[in-house]
Amino acid sequence: MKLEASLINILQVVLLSSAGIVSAENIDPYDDGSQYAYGENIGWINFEPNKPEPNVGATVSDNKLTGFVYAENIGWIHFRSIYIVDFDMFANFAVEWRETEVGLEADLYEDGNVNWQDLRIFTDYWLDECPADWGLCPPSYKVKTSWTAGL
Ligand SMILES: [Ca+2]
Repeated sequence: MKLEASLINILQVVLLSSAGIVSAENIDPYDDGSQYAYGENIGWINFEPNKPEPNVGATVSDNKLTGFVYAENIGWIHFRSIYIVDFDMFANFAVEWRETEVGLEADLYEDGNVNWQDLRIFTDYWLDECPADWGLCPPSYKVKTSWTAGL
C-alpha cells in the first residue's frame, strides 16, 4: 500500500513537471488575442503561435525574453538566451588549432597557444552553456526585460 502511494506521488510529480515543459510561453494569459505586434516590413508577429512544440511562443521573465515567435513576412524569429558548446562552436575552435598569438578566441587557457590544454577546457563545457567571456560564443543579442510578474 505504501509503495503504491509512493508511486502515485512520483507519477503526479512527473506529470506536473512535464506540464510545465509543454506550456513554456506566457503570452496572452487571458486568451483574448493579446499576442500580436506589427512591423511595416515584417508584417504581423504572433508571440503565441498555435504550435504544440516546446519553446514555440514567447516567454517573458524578470530579466529576459525567450522562445520562438512567427512573423508573417519573414518567418520564425528566435529569441535566444544561451548558446550551447557544440559542433558549430568546435568548428570555430578548430580554425585556430595550433595557432600561436595573443588574443586568440580559442586560447581558453590564455597562454598564447591553442593546444590540448585549450581543448581540455573546451570539452569540459561540451553541450553546456557557452561561458559569456568566451570569444568563441556568437555575439549575444539577448533581449532583456525589467518586467516583474504581478506588477
Ligand atoms: Ca592556450
